[in-house]
Amino acid sequence: MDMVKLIAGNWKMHGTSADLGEVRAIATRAGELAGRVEVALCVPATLIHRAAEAVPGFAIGAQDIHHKDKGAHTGDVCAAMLHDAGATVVIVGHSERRDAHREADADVRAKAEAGLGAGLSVILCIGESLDEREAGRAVATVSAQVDASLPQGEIDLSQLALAYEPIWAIGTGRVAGVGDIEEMHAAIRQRLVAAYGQAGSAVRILYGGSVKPDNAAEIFAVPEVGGALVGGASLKAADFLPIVEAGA
Ligand code: G2H
Repeated sequence: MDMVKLIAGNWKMHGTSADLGEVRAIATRAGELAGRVEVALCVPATLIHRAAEAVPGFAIGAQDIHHKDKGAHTGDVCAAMLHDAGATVVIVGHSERRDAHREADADVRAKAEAGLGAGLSVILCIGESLDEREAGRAVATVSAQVDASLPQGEIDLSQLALAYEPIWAIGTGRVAGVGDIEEMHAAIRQRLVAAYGQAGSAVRILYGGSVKPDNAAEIFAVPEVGGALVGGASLKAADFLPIVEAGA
């Protein structure tokens, strides 16, 4: 499918104002490639405001959101706050949050709906564990996650992307084989079309899990791969920009 790829960096719990130079370098090159590739950087909540001020017009994102719009939720951040800080994108349902914060599909769906409802772009993550893959349940697991996590209601689907991230490939240096990626992305596409009709065929499906400069081009050549969610290799412009360029 011929869609502009979205390459999003996920800085996880890395980055302070000392790293704004990397943000600037990434945003500058992304600007030069505008129209050929879309780039976003999802930084820690503490860095969103400074990063957004440093690179006006470039997509700075968050890594989580609370599904409610205000209230007694110590430590949480709602969509309006992210918006106010300058974020235009938010990741929901990353496996590290599903695991460490016990986020279930219903929580992820509510977060996605809150983000989209507030005008943020949403990157919704799904992926199977190694046990599930080895038991031959990878497609069934991920399909069920998609069905239960997809936002419903009045939403702008152009602002939604999914990220398939096999848990066993995250930060491990192991990458899913291109055949596995192709099979899974096709299964996810099927679920998107089942949920949204033909409009589901335009939702980008990113791959995530140890994407690096030396494997990006091969991954981007896989049918239905609409970009990447990049962790470790997004922290430095020198690593991230070759991935961005491979997607352009
Ligand atoms: C998967 C990915 C980014 P990494 O978590 O979401 O991280 O590229 O370090 O495997």
